[in-house]
Amino acid sequence: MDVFNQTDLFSTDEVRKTEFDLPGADVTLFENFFSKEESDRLYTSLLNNTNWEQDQLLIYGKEIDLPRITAWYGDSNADESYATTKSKALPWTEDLLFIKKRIEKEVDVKFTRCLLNYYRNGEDSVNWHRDYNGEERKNTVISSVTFGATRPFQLKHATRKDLKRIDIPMVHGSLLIMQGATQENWLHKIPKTTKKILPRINLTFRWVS
Ligand SMILES: O=C(O)CCC(=O)C(=O)O
Ligand SMILES: [Mn+2]
Repeated sequence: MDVFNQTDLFSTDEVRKTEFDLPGADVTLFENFFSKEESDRLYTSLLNNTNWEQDQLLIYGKEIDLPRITAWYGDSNADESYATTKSKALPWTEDLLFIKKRIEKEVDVKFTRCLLNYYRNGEDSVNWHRDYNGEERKNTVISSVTFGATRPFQLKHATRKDLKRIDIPMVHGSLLIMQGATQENWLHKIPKTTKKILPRINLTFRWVS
């Protein structure tokens, strides 16, 4: 399969690290964190072997399908309240443990949960939000891994209108780490697009102190 491009700018075995200088946020991008071969294999395997579910959102008493399909996996003893789905987190799979171990070499955190999002086409999206609420928001580490189509990951400050929104293109095999006060101060989003694009799988490995 050669449908998902990482980039032509650097060789396929080189990881490129970018730290974003955002007030009140700690955001780091690793492009090519997974090689092209690993990313192609993981994309196909996750697509076929994940227990994807169409979850609903309650808006004014009406159940609306989320514009993406999702799945929760994690430690069997992880607090269930972190899951927004009706179902309990499923036990880690071999693919997820492979990805999690690789990330944990980079970030000194043992992740307890993972939310998988599958964006089938440009109509699938996630609107402006912050991960977690209240106290939990204050000290989280979120490691976000992407396989498939490149979509912009947008970040905007929660209150400061003088700061520009930033768009981070998350390419096949990239890892984005958000930690410190990022969730307190910044919101994030994956916008819809009318462009004809291939699907994208995103995994957010989560941990709350
Ligand atoms: O797909 C992404 O990159 C982000 C997903 C996300 O923000 C979430 O599920 O909370
Ligand atoms: Mn999020």
